[in-house]
Amino acid sequence: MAEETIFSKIIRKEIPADIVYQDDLVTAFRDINPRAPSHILIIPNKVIPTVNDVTEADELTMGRLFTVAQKLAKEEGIAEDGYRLLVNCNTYGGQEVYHIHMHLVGGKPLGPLLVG
Ligand code: DGP
Repeated sequence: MAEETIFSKIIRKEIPADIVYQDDLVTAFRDINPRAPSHILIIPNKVIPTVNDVTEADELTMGRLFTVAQKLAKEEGIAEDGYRLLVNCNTYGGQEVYHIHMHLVGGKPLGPLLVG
């Protein structure tokens, strides 16, 4: 059983967060430290620590992250101009919270992808 992080408390609404979407599989909320006008984290309700821990049984949930990202991008008004979806993995990937999360970032030109 993977260890819970602060994100599980957000899912259960035990601590405050600006939740913009929730269903049986995923929850989306605004990042506490936004790096762009729109910065939303989309996470599975189930604890999956990193991309390395994703299994075939999680494929529906992982797909949901993308369909919810698409829906939220439209709602945020950033779909046409474009946006970035980002998932960090482990130390070198810059992951801080060990509950897998997709960053949806947009609302300004983001420049080239940073790789180092
Ligand atoms: P990463 O570096 O990919 O693990 O990103 C973690 C993100 O999570 C970071 O952008 C800040 C955000 N974050 C961390 N703790 C909280 C929190 O308690 N609430 C919210 N809304 N965001 C958080």
